[in-house]
Amino acid sequence: MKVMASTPTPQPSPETTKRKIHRRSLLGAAAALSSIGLTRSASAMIPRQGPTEHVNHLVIGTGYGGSVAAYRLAQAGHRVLMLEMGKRWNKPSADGQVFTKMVKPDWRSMWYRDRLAMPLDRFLGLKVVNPSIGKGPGVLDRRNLGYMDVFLGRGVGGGSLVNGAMAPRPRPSVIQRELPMVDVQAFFNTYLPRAEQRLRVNSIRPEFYAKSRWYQYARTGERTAQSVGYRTVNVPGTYDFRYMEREAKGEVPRSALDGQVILGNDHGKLDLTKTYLKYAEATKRVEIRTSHHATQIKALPNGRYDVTVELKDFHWNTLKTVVIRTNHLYLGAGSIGSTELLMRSAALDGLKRLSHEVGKHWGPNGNTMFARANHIWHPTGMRQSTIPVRGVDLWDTDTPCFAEITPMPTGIETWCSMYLAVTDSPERGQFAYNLAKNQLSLDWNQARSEKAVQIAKAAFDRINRKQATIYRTDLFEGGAKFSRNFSYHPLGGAALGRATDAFGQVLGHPHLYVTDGALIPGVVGVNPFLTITALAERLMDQVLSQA
Ligand code: FAE
Repeated sequence: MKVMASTPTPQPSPETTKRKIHRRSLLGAAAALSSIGLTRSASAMIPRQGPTEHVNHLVIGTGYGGSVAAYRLAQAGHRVLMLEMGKRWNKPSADGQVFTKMVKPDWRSMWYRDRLAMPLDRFLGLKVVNPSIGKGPGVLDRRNLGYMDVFLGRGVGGGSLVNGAMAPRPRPSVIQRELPMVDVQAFFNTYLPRAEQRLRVNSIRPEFYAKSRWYQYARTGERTAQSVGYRTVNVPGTYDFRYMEREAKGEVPRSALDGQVILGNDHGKLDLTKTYLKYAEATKRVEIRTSHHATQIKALPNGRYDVTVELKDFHWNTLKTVVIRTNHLYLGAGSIGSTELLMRSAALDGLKRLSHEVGKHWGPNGNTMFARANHIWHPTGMRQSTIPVRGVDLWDTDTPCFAEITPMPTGIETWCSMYLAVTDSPERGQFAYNLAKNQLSLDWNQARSEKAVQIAKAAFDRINRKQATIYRTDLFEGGAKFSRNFSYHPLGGAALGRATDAFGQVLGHPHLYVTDGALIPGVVGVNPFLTITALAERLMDQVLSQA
């Protein structure tokens, strides 16, 4: 589609004058930065030219927050430009697959890594030998932030490309506690149902679940949890469960039933390219540019924003740097991406009035992963669907957590019940941006992860005691029973009502909005994308009501 409500590069004299001033101030900033020892790569981020184009609405990132923003704007008649650092995953490679299978990873599997880097470090006690894959713009990023690693989706659709598609509703009490400025009634009566409908959330058919060999692992997980009186719940999701039933019958190509999930899913997953982004592009008012990495925001005196964007090649070399001027800027780069962009821009003096709250209230959604070894009479199945559909819900107990019963699709019987727990850990981290190193850092450490582990352990010790079972010690580094150093659910960094106003507008910077997981201060009590989507819907209602 050809762009935009874009004005061409401004030519008339007032604009030229502004550009000169702009350039002069940038040169001044560059001199100042070099005097404080900025590295070459950081100083290279400073835009040296005026804007190459001007758009009314610019969205950075194509995950949940960004997709909602783009769709709602386009639906209301506005033209929107979206920038995505990853690629568009819509063409099969020579093997006929868009995404790789777990057993045959290549550059498509991971974001610029020589080797696969999976959450499980070992299996049956043996160190997992992560195969060499060749660096490329693959779909799953494992981003290191010191002690903590976060897993992220890269490409058009963001996290929806790699996630487990679980879409549970949060608890009203958690929304009230973490996001007190949100009207809980409106959130539950309007925004969550709207998000569910637009994301096409559906549920597995009870009869299929009860009998399917693909969910034996989940039934075993439920049965052992129920043996101590724990409540287990169905978890709706954005995998097309009717398609899954056809996979089981062998009528259609398999995806969830063929081990695909975390490295992308070829069929059946209702990722954002099949929902919000599809609706957005169908309006013909949205253009998505891939391999476009936004690196810096500069607030202009007239209330507009200049965004520096690098166009990348396959090897992440910069082909071109452009500056896009916009009247309205929506950050949907995720908890880490949006926070990083704000903090880097502030460090480079582009956002002078940014609140000191930016970079605070970050958490891994209390994530910890662990597994129990069942008895031989409690098998979990050789064949396992990759899409979890059951959770152990202990939120309102003395061990507050929500643990999804996670598959372990190894193709062999492991008798292993695996869980990813979202715990109510009060620990929060804080980011810092180091200009000299051009690096975002996070003050997380092992001690910060302990509270999550304590909660999950206390809860699942009870099952072990009752069942006379033990935790697996053959999955994580050093024989650890619980993971501590990674998260699938990074949240916070630009918390709603703290770094932003009650609707996501960044304090001190009108018309600059955070639309994504950065808004949620560290924990939401369940898997987060449904809540992120609903919050973005709420934010866009507010934006459009003022337009
Ligand atoms: P996100 O979806 O991460 O989108 C950000 C987008 O911005 C990405 O496409 C980035 O490539 C792009 N981007 C970042 N920085 C830039 C930049 N500077 N310039 C241009 N583009 C940029 O953000 N959640 C659930 O609710 N249920 C699940 O079952 C579930 N399973 C998960 C399993 C895995 C393995 C992982 C990694 C995550 C899982 N999640 C799950 C988490 C969920 O996917 C995540 O919370 C959301 O995707 C976050 O949505 P955002 O809109 O915040």
